[in-house]
Amino acid sequence: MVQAERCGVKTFDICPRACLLGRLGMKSFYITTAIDYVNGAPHLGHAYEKVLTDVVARFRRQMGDRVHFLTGADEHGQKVQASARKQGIPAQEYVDKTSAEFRALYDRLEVSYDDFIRTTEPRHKKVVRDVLQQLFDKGEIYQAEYRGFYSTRQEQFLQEKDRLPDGSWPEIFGEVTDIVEKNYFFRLKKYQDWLIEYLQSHEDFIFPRYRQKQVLEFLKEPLNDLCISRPKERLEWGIPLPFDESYVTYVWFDALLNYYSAVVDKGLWPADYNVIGKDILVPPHAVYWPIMLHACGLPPPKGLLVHGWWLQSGAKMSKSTGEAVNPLALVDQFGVDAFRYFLIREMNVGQDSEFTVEQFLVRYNSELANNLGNLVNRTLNMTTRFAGGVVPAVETKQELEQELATLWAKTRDEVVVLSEGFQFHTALERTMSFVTATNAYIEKRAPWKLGKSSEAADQALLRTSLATMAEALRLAVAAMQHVTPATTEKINAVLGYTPGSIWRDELNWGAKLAGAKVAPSLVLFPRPATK
Ligand code: ME8
Repeated sequence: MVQAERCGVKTFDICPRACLLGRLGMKSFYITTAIDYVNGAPHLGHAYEKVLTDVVARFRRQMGDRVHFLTGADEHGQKVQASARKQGIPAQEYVDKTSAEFRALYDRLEVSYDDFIRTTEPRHKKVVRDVLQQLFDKGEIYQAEYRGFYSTRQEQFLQEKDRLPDGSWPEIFGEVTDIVEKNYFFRLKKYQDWLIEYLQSHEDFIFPRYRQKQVLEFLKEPLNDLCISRPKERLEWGIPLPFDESYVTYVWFDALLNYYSAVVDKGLWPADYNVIGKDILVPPHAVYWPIMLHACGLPPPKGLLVHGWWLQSGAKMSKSTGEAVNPLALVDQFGVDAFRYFLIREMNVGQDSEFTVEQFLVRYNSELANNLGNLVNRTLNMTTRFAGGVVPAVETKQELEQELATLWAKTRDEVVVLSEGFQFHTALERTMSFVTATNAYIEKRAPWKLGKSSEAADQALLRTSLATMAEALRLAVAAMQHVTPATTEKINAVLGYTPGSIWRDELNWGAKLAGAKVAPSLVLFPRPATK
């Protein structure tokens, strides 16, 4: 094992795990979400990001990668300190409670994370302090006096150029105060040219690509060095600087390092993707983060996957708007998979989407209850009624069956390619079109009519149609497995089917269900009781 000393923490250039995975031909895939500020209740926007990352993680696992999926909580900083004080409880007690609430939501949503990091954990604090000390020793951090304006809400120093034309401060900064104080600064400016060069030579660093152009646009203005300290008299709730304990670490410098601190001993850096919302791309993830890593002698993440916002009446859904959608209310009424399906089907990754209950109901009713639910019901009912509950073998393949199989081959190839490119909404659309085509096939074959005939050819066609619809259903839910894992499992169970371990093989049309004993019925997506 070769160890390299970087930023005061041991990193592993070659670790035994990586070697083993390499020998097994498995690609390691490390993916992270943003870590939420736990200063309020989680809303649909937080849930979306974790479900989206989960869909990517599950898809990569299905494709055979060895996935490490990290999520967690951002527990330091002004906002958390203020919320704890408002409740009159110690900050640690406050974050223990709220962090658990976020984590419980992600468990409920079947987010298959491998690790949940909290920035108040010793393992994280140690790495942050080690990194700071190393950067300080290398002269990358220096002390200077700062005079200027400070936004408490954004926990950030402002400049004259941030003012509106009438001289006032934009609403997003909240109260802005004049301050003079000594602080510690990280030499961001020094790396501006390196970052521009890096972005120009790594065109795929940010998904969607057009966001990379926005970062380059931002970098046309000169960068200032980054103030990475807050005096303890103003903010206590943070990680003390190792070289001056009268200060705590700026919350972003602390939080960004979670992606690294969580895997420092696992040999997994760099991450394949940091998944984040567009509000935290510039400057934290696209500017501070790659420069912090570079100054430490570490590579940037291989990519940033940047999603858009869930909007309500055209504005970003947020903790402070008061009317943010509570994910649990939807999950309680419609089930986890209906919720996951809606989020992924509705949002084109990278763009914004307006959330309305009406649109949720449209997708729920037309795609899940009517289309997929109908196929499940028909398959189970007719197999029970006409074949004693046992899926028959195909006996005769005619044009209709051939057409459906051809459509499947195209759908399957598209689903894989689209999912690889994060176009999950289109992949689901194609899968649903295949379900629609299967329902149309059933209409045309009309097994209920064939069932009335005693002709041998009709009986053969009846058995073929039952086998075809069951196989089509099995394939459709295999294609949705990373989005609706529990539904796929339930449908496989009522089809009397246990899938094999290689997902790609499960997508091939075959006779996997012949002889399987199906359940008589399954209620998957019941009609909502109220609107
Ligand atoms: O920014 N739609 O935490 P956070 C979609 N702690 N995504 C949304 C959203 C919405 N309406 N509202 C928020 C932070 N998000 C920092 C991150 S990472 C080192 C530190 C997303 O709780 C948001 O874009 O404000 C971000 O990616 C995540 O939720 C956490 O937001």
